[in-house]
Amino acid sequence: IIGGEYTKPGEYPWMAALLHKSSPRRPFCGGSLISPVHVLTAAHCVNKFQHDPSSILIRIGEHDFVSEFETDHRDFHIQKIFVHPDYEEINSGSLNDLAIIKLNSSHEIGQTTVCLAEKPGDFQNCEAVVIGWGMNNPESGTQPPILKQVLVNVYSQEMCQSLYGNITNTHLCAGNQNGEKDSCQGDSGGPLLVGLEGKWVQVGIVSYGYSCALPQHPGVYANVSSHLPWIASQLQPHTLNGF
Ligand code: 4AZ
Repeated sequence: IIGGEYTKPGEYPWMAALLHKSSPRRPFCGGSLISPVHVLTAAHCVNKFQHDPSSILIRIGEHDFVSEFETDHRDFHIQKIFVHPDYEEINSGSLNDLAIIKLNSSHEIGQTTVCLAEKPGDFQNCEAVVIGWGMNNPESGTQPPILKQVLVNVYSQEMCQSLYGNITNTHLCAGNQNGEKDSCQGDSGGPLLVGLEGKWVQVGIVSYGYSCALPQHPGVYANVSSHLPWIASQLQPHTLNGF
């Protein structure tokens, strides 16, 4: 996350961190818990682990990767990874960049889940928040140990299309006119959120962008509401948004 600030412990209890078992001290991607046993993330984060997820771990509820005092997080192995069937890397971007990870959990965890946006197109020009442990400085490439958040504006589809091309209604773009605030490498798979009626609603999944926090180059997100039917179909017998 470029710009913004550190989150507080417990502020985003359903935030997921994707870890390599061989180097679990920093996550390589983010995700979000959308049912007691399902994590939503980006396809490009997990595509190569689809047939052998045994080398990665999912951590729910982490805040600070270096603190020895925070013990609220829980680690899960993966039962199965479902990559969107129409996921595709296109010239300097991607289409349908989402995947669902089914956790290997014998008992359902009593963790709150994040709600997903149901209505498409409602969020253009809204203020949103993106969170993650990704790079906070594209030059130095440093990844902070503490979960960060930053406010960004959701762009209109027309504006984003004019800046990037290849933008469809399955994408959302969000950033800051002057740059300075953005998601970046390592934040992929994490949630773009809007506050609605006192709760967080996930509207996007960190997917790609031209570098990070450059003026005229907002971050590009997979549009959650446009993928809701596929997401819901993968969750059964679990359901979305507590219904
Ligand atoms: C990346 O490399 C990446 N500014 C993620 C998000 C953005 C750019 C790059 C959005 O994973």
